[in-house]
Amino acid sequence: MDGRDLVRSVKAVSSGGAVQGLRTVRAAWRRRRTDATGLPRRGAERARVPGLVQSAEPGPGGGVVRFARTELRITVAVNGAVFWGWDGAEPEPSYALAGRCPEPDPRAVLEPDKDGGWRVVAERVTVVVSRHGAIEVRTPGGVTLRRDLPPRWWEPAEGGAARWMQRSEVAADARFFGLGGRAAGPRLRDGTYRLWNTDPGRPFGPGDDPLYITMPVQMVVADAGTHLTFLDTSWDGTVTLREGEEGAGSGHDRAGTSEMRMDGGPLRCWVMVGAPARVLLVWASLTGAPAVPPAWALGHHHARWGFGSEQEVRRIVAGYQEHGLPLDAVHLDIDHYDAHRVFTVDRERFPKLPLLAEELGRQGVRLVSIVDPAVRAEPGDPVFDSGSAEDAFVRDASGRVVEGVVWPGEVVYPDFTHARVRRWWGRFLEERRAQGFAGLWLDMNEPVSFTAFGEKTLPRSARHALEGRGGDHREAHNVYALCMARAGYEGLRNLTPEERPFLFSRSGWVGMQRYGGTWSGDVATGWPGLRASLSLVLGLGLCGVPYSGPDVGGFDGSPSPELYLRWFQLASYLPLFRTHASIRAGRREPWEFGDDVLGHARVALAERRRLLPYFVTLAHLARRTGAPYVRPLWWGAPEDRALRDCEDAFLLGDSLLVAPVLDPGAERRTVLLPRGRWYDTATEEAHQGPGPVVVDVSKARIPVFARAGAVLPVRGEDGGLELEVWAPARGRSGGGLVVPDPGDGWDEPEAERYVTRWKGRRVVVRRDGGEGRTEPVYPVRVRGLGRG
Ligand code: NBV
Repeated sequence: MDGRDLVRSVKAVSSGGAVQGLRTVRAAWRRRRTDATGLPRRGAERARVPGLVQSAEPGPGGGVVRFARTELRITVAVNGAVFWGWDGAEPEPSYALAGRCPEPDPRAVLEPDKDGGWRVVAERVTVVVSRHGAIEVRTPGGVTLRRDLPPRWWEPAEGGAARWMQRSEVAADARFFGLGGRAAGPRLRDGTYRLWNTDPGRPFGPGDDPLYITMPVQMVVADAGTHLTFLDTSWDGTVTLREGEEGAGSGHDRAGTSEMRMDGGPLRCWVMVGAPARVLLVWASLTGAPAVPPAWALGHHHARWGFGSEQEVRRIVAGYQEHGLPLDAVHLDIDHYDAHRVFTVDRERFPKLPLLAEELGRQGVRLVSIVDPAVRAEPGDPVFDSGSAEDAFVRDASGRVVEGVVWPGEVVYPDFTHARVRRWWGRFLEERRAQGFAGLWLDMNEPVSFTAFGEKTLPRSARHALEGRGGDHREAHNVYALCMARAGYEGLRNLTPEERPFLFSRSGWVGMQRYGGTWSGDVATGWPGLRASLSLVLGLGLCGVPYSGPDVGGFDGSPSPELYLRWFQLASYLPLFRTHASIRAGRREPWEFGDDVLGHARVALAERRRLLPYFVTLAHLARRTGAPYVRPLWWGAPEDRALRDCEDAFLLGDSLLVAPVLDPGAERRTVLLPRGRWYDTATEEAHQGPGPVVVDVSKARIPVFARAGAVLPVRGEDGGLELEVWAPARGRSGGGLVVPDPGDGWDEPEAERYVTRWKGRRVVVRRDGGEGRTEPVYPVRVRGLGRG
């Protein structure tokens, strides 16, 4: 959004529009001035490279290699992850790590390599350091997965943070994924991707980058193997990717390259190698297990900016009921606040929120509240007064509290990078709970300030506690939302320790899954937006954040009935299934798009409800294994190049393959199947992978395939759990896991493992337990018998 758009949009929603417009101009100047005086001037710089190797000193899990002008620490951790840090960088402190850095693996040792280099040999990976400081990551078989050239630094002559650059090479056939939530993925093509969490300020499409969640995390998939690399620094930077090319005939291969340029922060890196599932397992053990949402949060959510009143909320909920559409949560946006002030309620339009919450609760519908970080800078505002007394707000280099402009007007920002501030802020969640809210929707936490020009965030010179280390916004910006999510999660836990908190946050960083999920922000209404929303969910999942989903129908405008339906059908298979739109957009209730759409939406909702036990299982498995619910098709076959390039379908857990309709007017679509037998779940027709199949597409549904041999938990007609079994191919067996819903508490039920196989002319299912195999206690329904 440029300044004019912004002023216009702010005008549209705020009463004193012109005043707000002026504020954004003032805020922009203020921001500029603050940075002009508060940031160190970037004068002369000195370039540096490591120089030649001098010596090495073995230590636990690896050791230190000394170069003429720096040193490199390499440690292989017990979980198999490799850490290296240049220039004295240690793994801690880190916002990404879930706890302490894992212990070193005592079996990994540093030993001399050829040509004066050194190497660390571990069980799953070998790391070779050349005498110039290039680092190669190799498989145990000796195949190179990644080669980092010696890094370069530029140090300000007058001291301060050094800029640095790291150039890496990967195989010619490699594909890049990750970098947080990117609209143009999931395969990240050639281009420069910025690492700076950004509200694009207008509905985004595939061409918009960066967005709300950026992460220096790359998943690289090549014939030789899969690896994930994480450069653990939160500073502003860019990653320039160039896919490689294989030489045709006698030509040479051109390696793929990744060039990372950072404005500061330690140059330290984590690498994990192995099959995708293994890589995500190690990643979760390092950065934290994903929070398990309560079962209701795996149902259907309906939101809107501008419900406007309690009556309207009641009308919508009644609409869902009258039309026979299941609904699990309603989200209230900023319009339920009093003059947009956080932790308040507009008593005129929402006079009895706790009663409304109770009434909806009886119908099985929870209320979720939006919460913005900014606090109106006005004495008399209880949050402002208490935050001022607590010294909770971000200050600039001269010690003045930094002011920005957001919905409530002039605002200040809690410094969530301070544990004391997180606790202070968390106490306000009591107010939300008293209003009857069951979960939080954290917005605008990039953080945003409306400025008429320049960057729409805090001044770069703004000071932050950074857990006592102290620093400025250049380092704190990307972790601001992560810390806010932490404040929300810990606040909810303190308030209701017996319940698992539910929150999702627009912005975040590596490790945000410990606190909750996210949603895909303000995606533009249109077919490209539909594609972008799938790209974000897949990319975030590969970065360790498994719970997300888009605004069904897009944030702005009015989708055609067809587009709305296709979005609805896609999202009904995504972890967060939420209809939502802007205050200026058309309606998003399923009955607003004609009887046809209504009927098909009902089918999608009913199927979502039927699959709820499967979603619950996937949520628990994500927590235990780091595997996202929504996975790229190559998840189990990273060596399959065609699957690596397939971006229009996904796996939902191990058992299902979902092929959404992403184009208007589609009557058929091609689906690329991974190896094995797959059943079209609508017709039970069997197809053999690997390879493409063409299937007819109707409005009634999007194609979904079940893997032969899959055992998945579903909800039976009576609401009880049932096992849906898809016949294995003859002579083969299959299986699946079931984690029964433990309720909203902290119980961690055991995963039940079921196996299935042919016995004569029948398919039988057994629970695979410690005491042998037993009959399942749930009803079993076998499908796919006798077809294909
Ligand atoms: O709070 C209003 C909106 C919200 O509906 C949306 O989901 C967020 O992504 N919010 C952004 C702020 C205004 C956007 C123009």
